[in-house]
Amino acid sequence: MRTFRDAVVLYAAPFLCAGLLFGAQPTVQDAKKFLDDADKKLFDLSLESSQASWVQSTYITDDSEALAAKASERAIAESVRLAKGAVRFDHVKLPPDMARKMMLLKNGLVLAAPANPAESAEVTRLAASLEGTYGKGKYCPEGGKPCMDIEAVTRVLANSQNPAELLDAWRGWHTISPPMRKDFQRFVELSNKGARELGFKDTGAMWRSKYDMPADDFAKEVDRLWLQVRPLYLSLHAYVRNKLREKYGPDVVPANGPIPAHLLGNIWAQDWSNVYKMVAPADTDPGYDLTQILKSRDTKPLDMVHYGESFFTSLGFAPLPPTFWQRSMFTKPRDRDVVCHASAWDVDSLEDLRVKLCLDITEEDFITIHHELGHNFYQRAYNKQPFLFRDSANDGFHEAIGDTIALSVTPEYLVKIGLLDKAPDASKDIGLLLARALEKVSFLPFGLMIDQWRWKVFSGEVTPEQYNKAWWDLRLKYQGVVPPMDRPESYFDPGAKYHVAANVPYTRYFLSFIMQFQFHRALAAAAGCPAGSATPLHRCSIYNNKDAGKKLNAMLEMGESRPWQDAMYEITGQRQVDATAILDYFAPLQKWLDEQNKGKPVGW
Ligand code: X8Z
Ligand code: ZN
Repeated sequence: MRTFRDAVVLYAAPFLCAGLLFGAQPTVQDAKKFLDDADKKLFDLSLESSQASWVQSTYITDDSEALAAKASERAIAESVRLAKGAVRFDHVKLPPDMARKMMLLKNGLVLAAPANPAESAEVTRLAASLEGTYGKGKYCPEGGKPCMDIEAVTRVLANSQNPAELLDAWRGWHTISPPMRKDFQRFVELSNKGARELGFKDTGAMWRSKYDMPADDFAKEVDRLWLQVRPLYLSLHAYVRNKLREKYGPDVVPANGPIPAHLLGNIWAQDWSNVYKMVAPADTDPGYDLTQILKSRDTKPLDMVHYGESFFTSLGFAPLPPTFWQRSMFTKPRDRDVVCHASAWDVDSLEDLRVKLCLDITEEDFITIHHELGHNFYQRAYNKQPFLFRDSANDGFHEAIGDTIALSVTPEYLVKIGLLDKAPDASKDIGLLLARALEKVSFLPFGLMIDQWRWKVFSGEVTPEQYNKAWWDLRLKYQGVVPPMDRPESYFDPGAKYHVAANVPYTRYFLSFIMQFQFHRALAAAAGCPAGSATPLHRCSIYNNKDAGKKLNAMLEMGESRPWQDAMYEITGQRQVDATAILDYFAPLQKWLDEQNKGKPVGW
């Protein structure tokens, strides 16, 4: 998802009112003019930067990269000036909505450029070039075999059960990132300099300042949530390790150590759905495979998008505008390099909604399109807010909406829309829950560790000489995975993940994967399946339920106008991120996993 702050398109002309020039105490009136001005300019000028960025991502050339970097540089320089300008109103007593806008101006940036023009140009150029390098990334095997792009590598990791082939693809994808290492190091230096000029300790501290609580409290909050969900992850890890050991043998998978990262069905071992067949419990396997269903019906990429849109319209949301269908990129073009990593855009911050992805006909991409549309429907829901409030309550909210909807893609829902003849009965619940856990629970430590690494990189606790070692130390600590081969510092494995190369903060996904279960629980209650009712949450779909749609929309419309705790309250009646929702959802599975794991080692 791309918001104006992510894309660094904050832009406003320098503001100096007469009172400020002569050193007088600024008034509420001055503040109002400052904010109105900023809002209007940001609204107008974010368009230019979004358009340049769209072309950069969907048509990677040296020129599109240079133009996007320029647009971003202009925007960032002005947005930094604006953040500094807002400080002057620190001692003016402002009404809450004005104070919030000032706070957002000061804390909202993801990348702050130094004031020095040469450095400002350099950091934005590096940002564009790192993302471009990732987008163009290909594994070209020796011996003249054709190069593999990310789609091809993804397919091998998802489908092969041959360890040598898996290792080759895994190793191959990680060849794209060593060339990023030097640029990334310089990027860290310069972005930290920019953050410090705004009064933050470093870029990581700036990222942690966006959660309506002190930055240090936010870091503690994340630790608290991880400790809550860790036992569930450990149970899943132990069960999967054992099944993989049965499959690949004790020489490949240890009984009580970490799992080699190339065996889990995904380049980054962040989503284990693709090993479902290898680990499925024979007697409770629900017996259908959405990928196969979609393929056998000759489903086209556009059909997948229509399935997603129909879910939202069934809740009462208006259909997507015609420009969405005209301007989006749904599949990978054959004739040029693009950034395939899925994203959703609101180019004019009003109605010009788009997605950019390289859809494959798989269950994974069926879920991804729901994820992306969640961003688009959120963007449109808050488009009546002042521009400065046109964002999600916090960045985790933006990531959670489409996933919340996808939690309603239950067997019963698939029957309703004609993709499945008959829903499996309750005896298959463990299989269903296991499939979900392989997607959701497996992700949690990955969602956490990326920024644990980056926070340390930005703070200097991890030096450039330790980039790769620190990365794998954290992957071991949190995920319990190891690289399938030695990874010395000549590699730069973090850069083989989009969000590191593209400077997108990642803790948002960790939050999202916990909050989406809270949202699902609340919306399910509105749709007639409260917790503890005859329909368990993993069988409850809010499809077609206008009450749930209304409840969701009431939260989406708020945008970022209130602290996220208020938005959370609006939809769940709670003011905290609460991991009990995901734990309750998977409680029957955890019990079952612990039975399977009895007498076997857990942890690594
Ligand atoms: O990047 C994404 C979305 C776009 S915001 C496709 N996700 C994370 C990832 O792919 O690493 C969704 C889940 C985690
Ligand atoms: Zn997203």
